[in-house]
Amino acid sequence: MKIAVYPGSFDPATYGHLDVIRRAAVSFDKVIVGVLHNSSKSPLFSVQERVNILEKATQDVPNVEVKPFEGLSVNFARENHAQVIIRGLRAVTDFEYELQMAQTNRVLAPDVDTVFLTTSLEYAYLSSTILKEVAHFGGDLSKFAPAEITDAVIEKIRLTAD
Ligand code: COD
Repeated sequence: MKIAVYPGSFDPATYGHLDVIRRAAVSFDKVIVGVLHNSSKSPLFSVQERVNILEKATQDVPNVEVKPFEGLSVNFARENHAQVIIRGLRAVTDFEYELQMAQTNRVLAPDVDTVFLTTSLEYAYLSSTILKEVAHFGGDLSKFAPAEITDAVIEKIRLTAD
């Protein structure tokens, strides 16, 4: 069974992330999306909220599972018997960081390989950070993520502003 993990912050998931997940689900028997619980960052959504959002957005894809994780991505991969870590590549700016991370992961775990999926052109500019920035200024989010995610972002920003 070919199992891949797709680790990330997903704060929140965007159409770019969802596109990578759906495409990976075609090539692997199982895709486990790993939502990083990163105590040193202050995310907009809690790890459980990010898991819930991703579960809802991928509920129609039967071979996708979403789990929180802490620590190293390679350990998350091994714990889930995954042979592959999926990462998305948008632009040259992603490449340097992603290459360094893939090489570090290969040193840490030679049995786990990294597979890059290049972004679909319509999402090449898109990131969680961009989505949140536009949301803060009340811009149209409809091109960035499904309504259930953008509604949650707007509500969260409203609550944190109170
Ligand atoms: N199109 C295609 N891909 C995209 C898009 C898009 N529009 N947007 C994002 N992506 C890709 C990103 O390039 C990335 O590959 C993935 O989706 C997730 O993105 P983010 O931004 O949600 O998550 P990151 O990049 O912050 O996740 C970083 C990790 C959590 C994976 C990393 O910090 C990590 O592995 N941490 C654990 C410690 C570890 O193992 N470190 C590695 C050893 S150095």
